[in-house]
Amino acid sequence: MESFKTQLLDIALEINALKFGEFTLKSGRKSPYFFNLGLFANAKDLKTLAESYANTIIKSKLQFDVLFGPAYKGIPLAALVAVKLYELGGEDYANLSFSYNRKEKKDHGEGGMIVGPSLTGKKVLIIDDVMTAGTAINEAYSIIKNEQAEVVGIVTSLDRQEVAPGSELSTTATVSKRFNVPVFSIITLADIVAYLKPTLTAEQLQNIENYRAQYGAKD
Ligand code: OMP
Repeated sequence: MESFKTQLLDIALEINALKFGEFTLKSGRKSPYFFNLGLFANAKDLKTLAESYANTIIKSKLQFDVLFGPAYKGIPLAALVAVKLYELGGEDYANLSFSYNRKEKKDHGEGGMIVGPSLTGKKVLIIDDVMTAGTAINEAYSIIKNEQAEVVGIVTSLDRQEVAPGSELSTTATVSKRFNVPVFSIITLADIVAYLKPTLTAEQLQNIENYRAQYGAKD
């Protein structure tokens, strides 16, 4: 496993951003683990987080003009990762811009839903925290399409490798197919299990296996 993945996992465990127990997800599913990116809150942890996103994006070789972070959680991610892309990826990223949507429509000044330079005609990469059922991503996609921009990819921190509700396919595959774009993640549930197998209890591993049997994607 690449070092940017293990570094992220080590910090996630240290700060309890990756937890094992029983958690109710946004989708209503009861999960034996939860990944809370909001707990990456100090400068050192944010640096590691931004580096792991930037390395994943650079590895993808995707060409894009704008890094778009859906409000609210995507906003700081997009800003931090844009800077990191320039730092690690060099001049290819010098003109990369950063943009996000407002949750509340602004009716004064220049108005509008988008903060940042115009998206029209641009190639956009969406950055977000975790994708489970894909609800948050669907919303971001329509906001960007409304601006006559092209979404060229999606990057998240964790692919939970679950089936989309009412589908046989994973959420990642469903979203990728629906929008005809690649979906990348820094880590997957399989990475978590592979890396933590020696440290998790037999019960924790069993709970994850049961969850995968119920909701895990086969693709
Ligand atoms: P979807 O919009 O259903 O894809 O769910 C994504 C959201 O679920 C994320 O933006 C988080 O708010 C939340 N989430 C996590 O942050 N970590 C998890 O491990 C699981 C979820 C979740 O509720 O599914």
